[in-house]
Amino acid sequence: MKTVPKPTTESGATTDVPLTAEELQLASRNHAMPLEMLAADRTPAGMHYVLIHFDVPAIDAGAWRLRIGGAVRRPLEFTLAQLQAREQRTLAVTLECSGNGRSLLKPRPVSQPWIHGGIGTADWTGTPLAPLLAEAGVEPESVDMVFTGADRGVQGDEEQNYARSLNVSESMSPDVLLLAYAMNGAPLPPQHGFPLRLVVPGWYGMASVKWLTGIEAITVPFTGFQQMSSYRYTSDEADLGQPVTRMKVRALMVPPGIPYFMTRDRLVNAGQVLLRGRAWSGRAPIRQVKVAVDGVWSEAQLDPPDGEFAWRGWTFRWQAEPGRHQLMCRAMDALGQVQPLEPEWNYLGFGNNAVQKVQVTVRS
Ligand SMILES: Nc1nc2c(c(=O)[nH]1)N[C@H]1C(S)=C(S)[C@@H](COP(=O)(O)O)O[C@H]1N2
Ligand SMILES: [Mo]
Repeated sequence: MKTVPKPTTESGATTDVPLTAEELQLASRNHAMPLEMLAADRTPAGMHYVLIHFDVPAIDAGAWRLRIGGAVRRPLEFTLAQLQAREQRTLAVTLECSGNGRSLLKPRPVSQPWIHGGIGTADWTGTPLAPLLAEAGVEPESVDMVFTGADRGVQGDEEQNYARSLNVSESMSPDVLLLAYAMNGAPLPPQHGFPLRLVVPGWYGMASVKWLTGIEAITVPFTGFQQMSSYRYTSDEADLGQPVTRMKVRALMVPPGIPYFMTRDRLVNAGQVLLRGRAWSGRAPIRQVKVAVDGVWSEAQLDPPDGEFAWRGWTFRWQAEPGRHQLMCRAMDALGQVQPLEPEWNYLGFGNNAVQKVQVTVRS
């Protein structure tokens, strides 16, 4: 057996407060994308992150219908086959959970305890939403479109179906919101919304309602739980704050070398190491990625863009010297937005896009 250096004591997952049993329960249902999968352009369905508030609903695809109603001139109803017969588009879309990075906040908000892996990029195939809404004829006094899933549960003392809204202009966006029935060329897996989900490119994942059954135009702003009581940047329980919308700029790297089982620190051989990762922003294209070795920043090489809504690959050649090192990566988008070096805390732990820090031991 080869002897190896001891890992550093600080594990990437170290938090200020021990995890609760409830968080463990959530964490074992909702899984992350392992960061080594950042090496792949597309995330295989089984490795894409999963976030489910309630239970995966059992849906009989034959009996299932999508209903479009509310303040529309012509309420519509579709079978899955009817939707599949309409205009078909496939888009590569990076989805990120808005709670990604929550566990790295101090104090740590208690909810799904993501570290970095609440992300994934899939090819989503479906039919564009805007022409369907045009056919239904959304009444001019409508303000919001409410997207409702078949899953039901209790959150914040309220019994509810998971439901989110977008305003009418967001819903009709030329950014092609998809009613998706396939992921990476296969029918949606149950955990990702079978038989139909909404995919809202550029937005944090909460907008992409799974197990979609209803789309309703309403003439007063939507006040559902997942809109008004959650998915908001707030300072405390009483604060209404601001809604969580598009994904903030972010880069992540494939952790180099091999991991230590418990701490997930990395063990790397000295010499040239090709660091690689992905960067994305829901607001503008990625313009630059930088990598820091022990706090010294250099520019990484960007791969060609991969469509408008998928993450962008990057690489960086690192001459690894023996010893302990800290690696970081940091993206900037075309609006000049950069990632903060330290997490910006908010009460529910949303949108933590602080730079990733990776502890590496280099052996000679
Ligand atoms: N119906 C329904 N849609 C949902 C959710 C849910 O719990 N129920 N979770 C949302 C959240 S918070 C995220 S981050 C994404 C996760 O999508 P994925 O599991 O396919 O990665 O789905 C969103 N859509
Ligand atoms: Mo999420």
